[in-house]
Amino acid sequence: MVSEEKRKEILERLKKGVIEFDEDMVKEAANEALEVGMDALDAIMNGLVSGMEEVGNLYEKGEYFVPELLMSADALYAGLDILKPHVKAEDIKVSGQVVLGVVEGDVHDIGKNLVKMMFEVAGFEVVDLGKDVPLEKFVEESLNTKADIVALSAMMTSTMLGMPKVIEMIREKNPNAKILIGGAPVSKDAAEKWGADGWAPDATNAVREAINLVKGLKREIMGDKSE
Ligand code: B12
Repeated sequence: MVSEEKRKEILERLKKGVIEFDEDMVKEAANEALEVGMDALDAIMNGLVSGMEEVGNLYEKGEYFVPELLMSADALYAGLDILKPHVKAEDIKVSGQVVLGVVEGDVHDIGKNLVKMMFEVAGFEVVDLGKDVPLEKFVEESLNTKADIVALSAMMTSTMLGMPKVIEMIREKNPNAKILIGGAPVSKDAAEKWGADGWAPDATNAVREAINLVKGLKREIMGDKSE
């Protein structure tokens, strides 16, 4: 077991490396996290993602601009590449298929990629449509793949307004699909208002929510609502 002191020190370096877009620092810290037996998801969420949150603050304060955001994203991905294969599975394994993408007009895909990683770890098969996905594409792919869940991500208040449109289109053409939405500006209230089946604030909860949706779907198909 890694000591709390060592864990904090590594998290701090992962965070600093993302903030200072220092890929070497991030890679070294990520490798060390694995060597000392740290939990990979802990290193990702409390190190890399926490660094990106600070980068967001610096952007809001006008200290960082888009080029810095991009370089920080590169540093985050350098760490994610190393840590991702070591994220441990959730206790419950499921079988299900998810169509996932970032809605039209939006290129923020770090959150979506973390959600994808967690879905895969839990056993879902993910059809990743990528970023800036035309709204109709979600409907088409949900029909083509017969996915259990369509998961939509948005990071901007403007682009999230594509979500209610997709929800309406999917309800019309593929009423059996369960729709899960998320991303920083998307609230639980909005999800309820737009008629989504699920919402989650982060990648770990996204998986829990998806598992519940798949279980609900299976019960509906089998006509068993006893649970
Ligand atoms: C990095 C970043 C960028 C990078 C993105 C790189 C990349 N590959 O993703 C780049 C430089 C490209 C970028 C560009 C822009 N950005 Co930007 N960006 C950010 C920043 C700093 C971090 C976002 C991030 O990655 N966070 C970390 C991840 C892990 O968090 P997350 O995405 O929220 O994901 C978690 C949850 O939301 C959830 N989740 C996410 N998706 C889903 C989906 C489902 C189904 C579920 C259940 C859960 C879920 O789980 C995730 C993991 O736990 C934010 C600031 C911030 N504070 O967030 C601004 C921010 C999002 N950007 C912003 C803006 C304005 C822009 C630009 C317009 C800037 C410009 N002038 O060009 C462009 C827009 C480009 C476009 N058309 O999309 C604004 C948006 C404002 C708004 N509310 O609408 C923000 C909030 C900054 C700000 N405060 O002004 N950006």
